[in-house]
Amino acid sequence: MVLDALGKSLRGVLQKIARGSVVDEALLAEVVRDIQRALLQADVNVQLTLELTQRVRKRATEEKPPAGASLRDFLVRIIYEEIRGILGKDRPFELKPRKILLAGLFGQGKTTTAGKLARYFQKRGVRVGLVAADIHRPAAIDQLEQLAKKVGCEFYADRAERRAEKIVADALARFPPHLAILVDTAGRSGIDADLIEELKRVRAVLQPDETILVLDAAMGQAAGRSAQAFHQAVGLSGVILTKLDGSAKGGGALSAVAVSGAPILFIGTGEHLDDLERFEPTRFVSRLLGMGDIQSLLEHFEELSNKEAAEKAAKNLMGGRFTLRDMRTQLESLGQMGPFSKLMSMMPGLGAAKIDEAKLDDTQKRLRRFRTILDSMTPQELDDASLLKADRIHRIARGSGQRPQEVRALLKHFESTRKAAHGLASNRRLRRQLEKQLGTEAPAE
Ligand SMILES: Nc1nc2c(ncn2[C@@H]2O[C@H](COP(=O)(O)OP(=O)(O)OP(=O)(O)O)[C@@H](O)[C@H]2O)c(=O)[nH]1
Ligand SMILES: [Mg+2]
Repeated sequence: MVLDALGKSLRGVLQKIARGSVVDEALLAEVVRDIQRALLQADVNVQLTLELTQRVRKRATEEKPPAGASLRDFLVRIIYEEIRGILGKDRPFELKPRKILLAGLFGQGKTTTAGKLARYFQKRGVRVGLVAADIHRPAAIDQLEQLAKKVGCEFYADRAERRAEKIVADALARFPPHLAILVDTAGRSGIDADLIEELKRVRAVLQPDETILVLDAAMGQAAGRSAQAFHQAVGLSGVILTKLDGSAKGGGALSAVAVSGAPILFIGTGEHLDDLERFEPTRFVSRLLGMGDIQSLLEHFEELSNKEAAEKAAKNLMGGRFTLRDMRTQLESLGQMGPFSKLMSMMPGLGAAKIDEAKLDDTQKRLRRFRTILDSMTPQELDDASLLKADRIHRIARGSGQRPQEVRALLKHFESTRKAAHGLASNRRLRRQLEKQLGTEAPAE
C-alpha cells in the first residue's frame, strides 16, 4: 500500500480516539498534534497541514454530533472529511475508445505509464493503439514498442519522421477503428517554449479527449507547481502521479497536485505493467485510514441526520410545539417512511396526501408550492408563525413567485395541523400508543 507510513500514523490516531476514555480537550489536542506530525512527515505543506488541523479542532469543539452518534465517531468522521478534502475531487474516467495525450518532463514515467494505461484499457475490454510520438529519443520508441508487444495492443511509430504531429496524423489514419489511442510524447528538462509548441501541434492534430500530465511523486510538493504550470500552458484534464511506491513524500505530491485543480486520475505504484491504480480520493482515504467500515459509519451518519430532524419535528408535534419549520421537515420527509411520515399517516386528515390516490397529483403539486413558500420565509418566521401578517405574507408571496392566497392556504393548513396535533397531544392513550410505535420518549411538557 502506498503512503504506508502516513496510513499507519493516521490509523494510530483513530485507535487513540477509540481507546481514550473520553473525548475531551486533552485528547483532542493530542489527536491534532499527531495528525500534524503525520501529515508533515508525508511532506504535506505546512500551511495546508495547519489549516486542516485547525478545522478539525474547531469543528470538533463547535459542531454537535447528530443525535444517536457518539462524539468519538463524530471526531473520526471530521478527520476523514478533512483529509478527504485536501485530495481533490473524485472524477470518473471513461473506459471506451477515445484519444489520450500523455505529457510530462524528462524521466517522470510517461512511456511506462502509456504501457500501463494500455494494459488497463485492454484488460477491461477496450482495444488500444499506442503511438510513439517521442521523436527526440530513438530508444523511447523501442521502449514503447516492447511495452505494446507485452500488452498485445496496436502500435505505430515512424523512426524516420521528425515531426511528432505527422506521426500522430499517420497513426490516426492507419489504426483500425474503435481503439483507445494513447500518445506518448517526448520529455524535456523543464517547461520550455519548444515543449509547449510541440504539445500544441500534436494536440491540434490529435484533438484529444484527455490531456494527462505524468508526474513523479518523488517531486513532493514541487509536483504541485509543475502541475499548475502545465495546466496553465496546455490545459490538463488530469494528472497521473507515478512512483508513489518508492516515495515517502507522496502525501505532499498528492495534496499539492490536488490544489492545482487538475484531478489525479491514476497513481503508479511500481515498475510493472500492472502497477497502476485508479485514484479516487474517497476510496483512497478510506483505505488509508484503514476503514473498510468507514463507509458504513458514514452511511450511518447520513441516516442519523435525516432522522434527527424528523424525530425532532415529531416530538414538537406531540408536545404541541409544532412550527412552520417542523412543517417543512414534514414535507421533506413525505414519501420516506421515517418516523415522522409514519406519524403523519396515522393522523386523521394529515395522511390524506398519501392515501387519496385520485388527488395525489394535485396534492403533490400543492406540497411543492408549499415548500417553495416555506423556503422564502426567514428563520424567525419559521419559528414563529404569528409574525406572518399581511405585509410579510405579500413579501413571501413575491419571493416565492406565488399568490398571497396560496401563502394564506399554507398558513391554514399549518394551523389545522397544529390543532390536530394539540388534540393528539392531549389524548394520552393515543399518544402513548404512538410513542411506542415511534420508539420516541415522551417530550417534556
Ligand atoms: N517504482 C516505480 N518506477 C516507475 C514508475 N513509473 C515509472 N517508473 C520508472 O521510471 C523510469 C522512467 O520511466 P519512463 O517511462 O521511461 O519515463 P519517461 O517520462 O517516459 O522518460 P523520458 O521519455 O526519458 O522523458 C523507468 O525506470 C520506470 O521503470 C512507478 O510507478 N514506480
Ligand atoms: Mg519516455
